[in-house]
Amino acid sequence: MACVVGILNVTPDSFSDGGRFDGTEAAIAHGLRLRAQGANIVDVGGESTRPGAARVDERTEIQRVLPVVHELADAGVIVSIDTMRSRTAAAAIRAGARYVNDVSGGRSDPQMYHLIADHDVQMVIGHWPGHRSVRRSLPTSGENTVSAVAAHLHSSVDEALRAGVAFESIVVDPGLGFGKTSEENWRLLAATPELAANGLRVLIGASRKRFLGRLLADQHGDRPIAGRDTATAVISALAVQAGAWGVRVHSVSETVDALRTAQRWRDADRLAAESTCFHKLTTPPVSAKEAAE
Ligand code: PMM
Repeated sequence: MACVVGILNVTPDSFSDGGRFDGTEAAIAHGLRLRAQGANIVDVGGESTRPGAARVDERTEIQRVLPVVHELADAGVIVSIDTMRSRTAAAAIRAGARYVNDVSGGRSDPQMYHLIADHDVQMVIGHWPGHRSVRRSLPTSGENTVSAVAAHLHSSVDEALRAGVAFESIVVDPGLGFGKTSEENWRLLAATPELAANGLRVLIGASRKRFLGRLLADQHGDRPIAGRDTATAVISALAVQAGAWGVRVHSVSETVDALRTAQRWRDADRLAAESTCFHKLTTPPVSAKEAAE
């Protein structure tokens, strides 16, 4: 089955879990719960990337995430560190993290690719071209969005490879919601097969994002965060069906159910295709003459 990455935001201001897991002990307990629910990886982040959120300083970020990474890794959880800073990533790697999830795709810290190259860890390269400044360089419509994101991701991958990162260690992520409109997010989702071309592993992070709230809006406005998990689970199943390697989600149990269900469908579909094929191969062709006899 595809990879399920459970989200553990250790921030007081995370827009999607409302900062419920900002205490270290509570965060560790939640990380273990995500693993028990079926998360293959737990992604620990200490800095909110919510639109308009102020950056936290490196020291605070490290203080938030390190004890959590340490405890979870010690408990055998495969931990990812969600950071744009190589020093935070280095500290997390020392504490046992095996993935570095950088939403800026290695573009905000020149040392990031070298750090990954020097350690036996995997890297998620996200697409967020405007992370440093007032953003956005994306074309606003059509397939150009997809080609612009793919080209940007490919150039980041090339840069990582030049720095010595192994191709097998790289996962790319179109960065849904990062400087993109709802329409662009949907187009990127629909382009999952293209993004996964050339054997690149693709991670999709749609969980509870604003474009889902907009999709499910009613007369009271956008659907609140708490009501977006069903849509997230559907996207998870469809993304994997479309070739995504993994999905990054808050509600792990719902996504695991969705992925298991979709997998069961695919298994039956494969068996049906095989038996039709077998039937064709083993049944000798009946000529018109034989049929008439
Ligand atoms: N989204 C957020 C944070 N980190 N990492 C990856 N790889 N992909 C994403 O889409 C992504 C991310 C912001 O959402 P959150 O605050 O709910 O985690």
